[in-house]
Amino acid sequence: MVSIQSKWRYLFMFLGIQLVVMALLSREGYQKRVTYFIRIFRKPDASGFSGRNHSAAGINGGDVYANLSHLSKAHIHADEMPYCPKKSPFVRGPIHVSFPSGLTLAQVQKKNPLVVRGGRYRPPDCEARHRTAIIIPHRHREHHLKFLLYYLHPFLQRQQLSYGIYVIHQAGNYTFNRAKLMNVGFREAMREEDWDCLFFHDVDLIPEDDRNTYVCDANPKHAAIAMDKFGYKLPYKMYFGGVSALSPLHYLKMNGFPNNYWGWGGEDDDIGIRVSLAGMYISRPSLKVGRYKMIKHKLDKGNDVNPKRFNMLAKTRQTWKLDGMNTAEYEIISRQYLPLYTNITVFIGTEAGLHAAPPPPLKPAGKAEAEPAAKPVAEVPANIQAKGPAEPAAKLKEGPSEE
Ligand code: UDH
Ligand code: MN
Repeated sequence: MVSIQSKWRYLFMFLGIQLVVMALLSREGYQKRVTYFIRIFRKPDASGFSGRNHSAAGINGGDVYANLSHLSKAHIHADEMPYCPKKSPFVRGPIHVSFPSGLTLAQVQKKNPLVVRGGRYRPPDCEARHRTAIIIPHRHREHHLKFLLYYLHPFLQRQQLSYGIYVIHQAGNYTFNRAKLMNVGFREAMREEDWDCLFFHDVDLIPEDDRNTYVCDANPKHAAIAMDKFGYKLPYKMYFGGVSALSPLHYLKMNGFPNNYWGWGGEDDDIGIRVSLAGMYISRPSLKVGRYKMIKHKLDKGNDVNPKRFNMLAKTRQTWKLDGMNTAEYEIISRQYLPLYTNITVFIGTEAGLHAAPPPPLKPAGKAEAEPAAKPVAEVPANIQAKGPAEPAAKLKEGPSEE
């Protein structure tokens, strides 16, 4: 016969075992499976933004198009239009980002009926508080552009911005020059409209949280603070690459971006140093909000690693006023007002100048790292370091993303 005392003992043992099993299951690694099971038993949320949308880790997120179909063409006269609220009611938080095959530009167009010629948009029912231009440096990345447009249009509409998307396409096959294309984008976009903020945006970076507002701060803003490529952390304190936002005043104050970084690397750090040299700070959103997914890719043909980048970076203090927006020379080849964006194809010349014969090609990428004067970017002299937030300087993982 089992005594009452031993019954209690069995009960405690059973509860103890349950506790151990639960502790094991909730350990890292099991967490996803536990979440998965919990989700199976949870009722789906009809709003399209379920609780998972607010998961801190952002494992999943909401549909970037959710609730946008409520927007329709305005019936209100422009003069009677109220200002949009300070905080958009469409902003919800994490966004689910994936790259399904078979997406077409025609589908993106259909999903964005309020976007007009040249990739322009304004909220239909209120007067936007901000006017933002997106500048995308581009060559041979049409596949990435399609995904960016798919996500960026509804992302910006969620924020009730008045916006325009400009793709600055480098003509020809000469070495790519990201920063010079940004200078072209700045001048050409400002020529068209009085934008109050410009977002300089790599084509392969997809924002994963709509609280990352595409408006300018009092100081130049580095928006792509947490990329999946760098483990959702800032790779080093001075990093200013991927996506950054400057007002026209910020841009002119730092003489724009450099024109002479041909090939991969260095130009983003030069820009970061310019911010500081012009007496400004780098502002950043939080790590939770400034999250981006980079579409996986290899280093492009025509964009070899620039072996001169460290030597050039060491001289930014002497060069920033002599090279930049005030010396950007280029020739516009075409300007097309396409349904989802304005495409500006531009000839930016070569290292030798706009029409001079091109110099010999860069050294092969492998040898470049062996340069004696090479200096790691993370060691930018302290006197010109921007005073951004004190992030722990993670080990610099330099190098283009590989698949
Ligand atoms: N791009 C093109 N076509 C090219 C090359 C570059 O469109 O042939 C554009 C495109 O917008 C791209 C951007 O330039 O997103 C930057 O080039 P990338 O995507 O090759 O750069 P990567 O992903 O940069 O390698 C990651 C930053 C690493 C920081 C290193 C410290 N300087
Ligand atoms: Mn990239």
